[in-house]
Amino acid sequence: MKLNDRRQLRNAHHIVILTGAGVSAESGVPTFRDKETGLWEKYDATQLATPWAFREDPALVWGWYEWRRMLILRAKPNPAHAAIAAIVDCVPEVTLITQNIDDLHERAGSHAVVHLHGSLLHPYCERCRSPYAHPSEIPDLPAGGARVDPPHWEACGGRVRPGIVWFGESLPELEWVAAREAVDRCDALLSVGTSSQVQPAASLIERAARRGAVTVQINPNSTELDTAFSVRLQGPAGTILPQLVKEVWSVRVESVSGS
Ligand code: BV8
Repeated sequence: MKLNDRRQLRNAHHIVILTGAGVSAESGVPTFRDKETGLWEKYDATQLATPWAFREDPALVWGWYEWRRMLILRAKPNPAHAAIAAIVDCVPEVTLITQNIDDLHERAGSHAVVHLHGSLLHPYCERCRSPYAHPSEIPDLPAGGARVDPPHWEACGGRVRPGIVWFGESLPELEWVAAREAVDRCDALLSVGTSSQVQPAASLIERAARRGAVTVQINPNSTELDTAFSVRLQGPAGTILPQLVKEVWSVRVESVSGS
């Protein structure tokens, strides 16, 4: 990273960090670019992550989310999550916005995470929208996954659905307003582990770039928005981010504390 870019990050008062599935890849959580396996191998994730797929075959879709919840609960935060949690102590203001539905940022110590696409750990009743608490034990599904009938909410008999934003559904208003407001005030935006394909989340990147904020992409691969970034750091976030935190703020990222 050029000296000037390092200096601009070090002098930043407000940094927005936007993360995607790639930040959890080194925790063993598959990304959307990874081919589906087992029961879902003939599907594309974008076909399963829709209200019509859930209406059409609730057990297939609920089973997919239970399988992903099992992976997430068995996973541990990786050095990328730890580095992001450490940045909070180096910069006056950090807004962490994630497209991910796991809780690995929180388990690595990050707070007030803005979940643009909801959370896998907060399902709710479709009919009365009451929050449903998953049973405490981790689902124990076969490796290839299984169909699982979604539970029903006792009080009204409504079907429980995953607490996430599907394709074709609007983003939660509060989170989306907070995300745009943070981008409109930031000095720098770090985009970590996202293919920048999903809208409107990806539009935050160009929104920051248009304002002249320093924009940094951390990804082993190219993305749809490569040219929007002032800096591109090519490599896995679990390696690049701890290096960045050390280089810019002279902080060594401790091994991950998150359980
Ligand atoms: C909306 C929850 C308004 C679910 C997700 C037709 C009708 C309606 C809307 C649309 C339409 N056509 C297009 C749209 C817009 C649509 C969209 O963007 N579609 C895409 C497919 C083009 N968006 C929407 O529908 C949004 N809502 O527009 O509302 C509206 C409302 C009604 C009607 C009309 C409009 C809602 C989008 C939210 C969808 N839900 N998640 C679930 O998780 O199951 S999106 C889901 O996919 C993820 O949350 C994430 O956001 C996205 C995957 O993207 P990434 O996170 O970037 O992950 P990906 O796998 O793609 O990339 C991983 C990256 O990591 C790669 O670049 C890889 O190189 C990198 N990587 C790998 N290893 C590492 C790494 N990086 C760093 N380190 C590593 N080690």
